[in-house]
Amino acid sequence: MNFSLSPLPRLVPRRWVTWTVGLLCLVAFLPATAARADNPIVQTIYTADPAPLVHNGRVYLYTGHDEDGSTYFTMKDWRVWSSADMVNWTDHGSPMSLATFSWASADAWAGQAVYRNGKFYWYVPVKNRATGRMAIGVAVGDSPTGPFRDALGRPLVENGEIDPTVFIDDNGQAYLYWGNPNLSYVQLNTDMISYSGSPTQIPLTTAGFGTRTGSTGRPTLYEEGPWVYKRNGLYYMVFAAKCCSEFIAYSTAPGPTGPWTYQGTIMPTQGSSFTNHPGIIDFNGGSYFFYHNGALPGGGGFTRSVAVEKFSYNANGTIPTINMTTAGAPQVGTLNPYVRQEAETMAWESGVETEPSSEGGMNVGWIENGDYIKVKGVAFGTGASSFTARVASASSGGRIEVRLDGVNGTLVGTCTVPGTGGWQNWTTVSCPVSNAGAMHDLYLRFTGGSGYLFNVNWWQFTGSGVS
Ligand code: FUB
Repeated sequence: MNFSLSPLPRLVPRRWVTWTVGLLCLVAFLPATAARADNPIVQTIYTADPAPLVHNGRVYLYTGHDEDGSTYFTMKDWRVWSSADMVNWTDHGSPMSLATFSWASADAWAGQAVYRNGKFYWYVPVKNRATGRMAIGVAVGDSPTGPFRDALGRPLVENGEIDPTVFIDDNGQAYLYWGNPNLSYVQLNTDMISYSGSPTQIPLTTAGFGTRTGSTGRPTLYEEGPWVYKRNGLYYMVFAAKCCSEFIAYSTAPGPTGPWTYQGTIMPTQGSSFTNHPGIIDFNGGSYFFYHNGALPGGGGFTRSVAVEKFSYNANGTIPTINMTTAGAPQVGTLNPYVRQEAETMAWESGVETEPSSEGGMNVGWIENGDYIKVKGVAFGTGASSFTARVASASSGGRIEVRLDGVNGTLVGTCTVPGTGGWQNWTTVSCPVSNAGAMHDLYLRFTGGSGYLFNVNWWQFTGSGVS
């Protein structure tokens, strides 16, 4: 990104955006079974700079967080999400923020987390209060969702540049790469919080990183946001190219330190954000490309949203052109409604937000009349007979309508939620369910009077369809 550019963000705080209106109008003219868009994958807040990590059969997604109505990269914390099926994502809240790094003053920007030796290491760029320069910090956690603590109490490395990516080679040697406008790396020690030797600059040659035209002072396309990994013996350096607007390009090399050969565009300039940021994983036999754009209402260059596409490598290992879609990735498997599901696990929502729950994890809150949550690909099997939800309400409550395949789809049950005397005073409600069998998208539609109605912590079905 070029820090001096000022694209025109649409200054619309999320809570003021009744973007459901347009969507609901559209949905009203669709059959109840119409497929719904699932990109961007988070709608409760603006997210940016995706960094996916596969661990124990789940994808953990580490992101930045653009503040509502932001007019700069005003970013104060990072967020974690996870999914077992690439479409229903669980919100794990904010296990790391600027406050995690006592020496940091601002700019919770693009990082990456990695697993090693039973711990999770999360490398991020932040502004060093003492020097006023961007530096790379490293936090460590015992679980992929944190909490994370500053591993060093000081920067791991500092040269005024940003966007760390970390890669552990098959021989155990780890590398940290980062930079804008340069591209540097260091060899990390096995403790992952120290390094050997000095930072080394990767030569930004046009053969390695493509040719930039125009009088930008930067001869190559490399801009920022590197993402390094290895596949079938080939090393990939994927990066945000040109500025601005950026596109996503990549180079390959026979080794982790080069020499790099420019391979071309992965994702063209698209999507209402003048930055983009790559993250690539293989999961459950598929390959996935994460990126960000300005697709949510009020979205733009400083109010971005993370999205994902599934792709296949070409036979020779090159990466095809990947375009942004609103459909997103196909679902891997199904979701089991007969085990407890967190309310903050969803493929889509309208109107709700999330917050830390007094019972642990997160809960869904700020629910108003007509808001809803969509959970995709729910396997009801031979049928459900009841629906249970953990709820709380400081007002007089409302109702949870259990619907299939659309926000106005078949109504299979309605649970009444009472006032409980507080937004974190939890109680459990149940109601009968009929005609919910086989596979459906589940919509929990919330209804009631005016104002905030109730919170939901988790839900679960019972019935003969137990899988
Ligand atoms: O999100 C802040 C900055 O914008 C990141 O560090 C860059 O990669 C760009 O996405």
